[in-house]
Amino acid sequence: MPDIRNIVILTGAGISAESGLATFRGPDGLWEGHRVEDVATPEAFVRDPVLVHRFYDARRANLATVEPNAAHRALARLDAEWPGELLIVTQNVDDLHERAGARRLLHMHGELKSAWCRACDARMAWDGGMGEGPACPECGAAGRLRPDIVWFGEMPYGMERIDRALMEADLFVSIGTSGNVYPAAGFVQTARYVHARTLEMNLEPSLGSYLFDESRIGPAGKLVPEWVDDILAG
Ligand code: BV8
Repeated sequence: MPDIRNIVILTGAGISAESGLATFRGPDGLWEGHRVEDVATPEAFVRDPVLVHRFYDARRANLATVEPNAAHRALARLDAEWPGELLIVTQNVDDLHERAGARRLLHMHGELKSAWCRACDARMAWDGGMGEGPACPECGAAGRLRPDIVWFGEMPYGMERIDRALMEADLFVSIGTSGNVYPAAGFVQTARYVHARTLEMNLEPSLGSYLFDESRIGPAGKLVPEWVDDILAG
């Protein structure tokens, strides 16, 4: 691909589905009868912090039981071997991209394995549960620790870096996302605006499928390694 130098890749829950992690809008898109949108909000956390901690504690614990799949590993290989610019922007809060070896990675919706203290603003690695809301290891404040997750209505992380990468992109690839959630679902528009090529790989056409130059339908575990082999072959 002689004219491709700078690549931006957006991943969503679908890339982790073959690792066994539930997606948001599949049949299992509910959690203990709650819609994710009802649990993943600052209001829900104020209303019932223990319920929200239980939601994230369960998902954090589940992370220890799953492994990266062939799609995560293929993107990590691309990251290691691609000579041009590359940024993997993930909407996912799991750590499967990192565990597969990805480096040029940005979690725009935060990370399950990070905690954030609303008293002293410290962020720290967090592997265990948050149960009833533990005291902050940094400042000692009780009940002020929350999951370091971007909830609905909150500003995603790294937006300036993402916008800069998109404005320089020659290729934008969207993998395993339904195109429901903004601003991520709007990235393809920015890519088109700067005349980048756009490719979607998903189990079914996303809401924004019509905006992509090409849309490959199938499991990420099959399509992504094939695509990485192609693009690295030049
Ligand atoms: C913000 C962390 C403003 C939580 C998440 C109306 C119009 C436009 C926007 C809005 C609107 N009303 C409200 C909004 C804003 C809102 C939004 O977009 N809401 C939606 C529901 C309409 N967005 C926000 O609130 C964002 N913030 O706008 O801030 C602002 C501005 C200035 C200052 C302050 C604030 C923040 C959104 C972030 C929310 N947090 N995650 C958590 O994880 O618990 S979002 C959550 O859903 C996920 O993280 C994920 O990012 C997101 C989307 O899910 P997907 O990844 O796409 O997963 P999904 O299940 O939907 O789809 C999976 C796909 O994979 C499917 O298509 C499936 O076919 C496919 N698939 C399945 N298996 C496979 C596969 N593909 C390949 N292979 C397979 N094997």
